[in-house]
Amino acid sequence: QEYTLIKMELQEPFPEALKALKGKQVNLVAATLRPETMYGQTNCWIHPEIKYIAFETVKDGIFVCTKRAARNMAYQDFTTTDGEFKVLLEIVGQDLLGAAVKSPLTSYPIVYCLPMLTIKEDKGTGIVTSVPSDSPDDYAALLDLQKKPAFREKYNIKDEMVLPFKPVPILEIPEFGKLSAVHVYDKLKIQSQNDREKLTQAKEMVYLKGFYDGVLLVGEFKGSKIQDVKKNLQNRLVEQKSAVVYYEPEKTIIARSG
Ligand code: ZZB
Repeated sequence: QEYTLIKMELQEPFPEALKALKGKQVNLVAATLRPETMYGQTNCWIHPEIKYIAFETVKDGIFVCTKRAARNMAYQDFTTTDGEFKVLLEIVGQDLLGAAVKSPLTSYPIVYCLPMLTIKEDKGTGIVTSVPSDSPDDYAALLDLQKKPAFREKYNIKDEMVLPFKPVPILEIPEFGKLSAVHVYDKLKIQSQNDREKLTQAKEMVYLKGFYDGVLLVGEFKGSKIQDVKKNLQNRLVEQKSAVVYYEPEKTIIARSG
């Protein structure tokens, strides 16, 4: 499985748990199959209880992700010695919540690390880029934070990290309009990020349509169908050093080693 790894650069002041890395280029990295949706990023998702590490890459500064993802990257020429990576820091997601990052393409100059409780530890990097316009899971999780002050308080998330961020129309799907995730969220009467069944259904509804019939509304490839420009956009992000390509091995292969 090929993913685009989006580099989101940690901004000063670094969170307490990452103070030792002050002055260095530290990138939180998110694995996505939809690099073209980066135009609509509103925040970054972190699981409060998952463990993450920081390690040094050869060309792209320090990366923060799960240890499992770092191990995969070590076999893809991200580190000096094949298969090896040096752990600079171990942290839990909670340590990153509220941190500010700078991301490519999005119209928001700074976005924040917010809690999402449905992140899977064994997929991608454990860090997810949030695009509430086109991902029903992201829209549901963002609304949960916006609607529930108690939820924000629990994780020490300030109002200004959440309330100003609205879904951005970035691609149009004939059947669902310019904010397809919002459309299906309303249509299926989804209540929260814990509505798993409905959210799975919502994701299925928009996924393929977005990939094949979606037309970009913004940026360099405005007016083009996603399927025609997805690769070009990935190349652009890689050329400008905002992203790298990352492969995730099939689960069965991982299970055999050890
Ligand atoms: C931006 C984005 C925009 C995404 C969108 C989706 C959508 P899949 O197909 O099931 O493999 N993701 C990545 N890692 C994790 C994780 N560890 N836990 C939970 N979610 C994760 O799903 C791949 C997508 O799941 C990735 O692509 C990422 O969110 C998320 F408009 O990145 B995506 C309709 C979906 N739309």
